[in-house]
Amino acid sequence: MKKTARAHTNIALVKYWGKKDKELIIPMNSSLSLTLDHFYTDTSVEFKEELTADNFSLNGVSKDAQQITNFLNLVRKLAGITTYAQVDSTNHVPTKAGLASSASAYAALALAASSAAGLTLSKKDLSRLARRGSGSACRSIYGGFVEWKMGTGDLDSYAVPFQEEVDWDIRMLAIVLNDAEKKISSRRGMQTVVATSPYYPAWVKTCHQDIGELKEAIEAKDFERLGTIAEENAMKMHALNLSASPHFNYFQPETLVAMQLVEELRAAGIPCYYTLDAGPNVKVLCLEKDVAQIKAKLAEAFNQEQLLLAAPGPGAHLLA
Ligand code: 2P0
Repeated sequence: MKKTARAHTNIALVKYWGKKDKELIIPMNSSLSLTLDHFYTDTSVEFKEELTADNFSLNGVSKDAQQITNFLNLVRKLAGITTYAQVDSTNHVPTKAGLASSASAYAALALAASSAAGLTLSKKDLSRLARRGSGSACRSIYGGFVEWKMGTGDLDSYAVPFQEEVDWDIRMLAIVLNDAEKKISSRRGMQTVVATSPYYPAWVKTCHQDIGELKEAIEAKDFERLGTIAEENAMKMHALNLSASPHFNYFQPETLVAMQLVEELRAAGIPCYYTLDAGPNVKVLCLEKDVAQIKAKLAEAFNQEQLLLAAPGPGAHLLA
């Protein structure tokens, strides 16, 4: 049976940055994210007796299926089948947006593939399965604010919803910068940091505190507190990269320009905060009522086409 699932990307407010177990993708710290409405992946999966290998297409173009096969092997094992599958994905995440498409990709694949294999997994088990594809994908199983509880191993490392229905006009404005340089993958970056940054133990400790405070801020709808925690957590993550050996960073000159404009907006009394992931793009957290003013300020340095707005979005779901 062919099954199609949709999953949205998420932006981490307290970041996942480091693995305890590379094979099972068990993180060194818990993380907390917001699932976004505008950016998502649709994936259909059909297991077919006549296939002699897995086939994978992305946006209508045939791709190497090795990573998909590795992931489908987990599903086949769970379902007790050996059949190969046709997997077709469409990414509605602008490739240059720096919003991890691996999160929406593996969340959609986990749901579509498990359903197509005849399994009805609980959300917990879906999250555990998505995690095996890409860590951040385990959070995209749920909508709204989501916590990935690090756990100790495969059985207890999965995401749980913190607030699925977000009754708050919180927004994320991504500033898409030119990213000419080849970046260091998240996977390699976090591995270098865990192995070499002298600040790593402090990071783990501070993330634990940040999550506790962030939850309080979400519950109190205290946007300034939420933004401050998210911005500071992102800077702590990037400080790990600067303190690694060899050191590295994801900043481009325009990254710093964007950060400064956000700081100027804040100095002018508009609450907005930045966060950055494993790339140069700056994502601005703000409230809906301030979006127009923030866009006007950012126009000093960026085109309107470089600005992508998203609101809280839903969890992974089947379309057909
Ligand atoms: C996050 N990032 O929490 C962090 C912040 C990037 C910076 O999760 O190796 O693609 O597949 O588990 O999930 C991106 O890394 O890494 C990421 P893997 P993933 O969103």
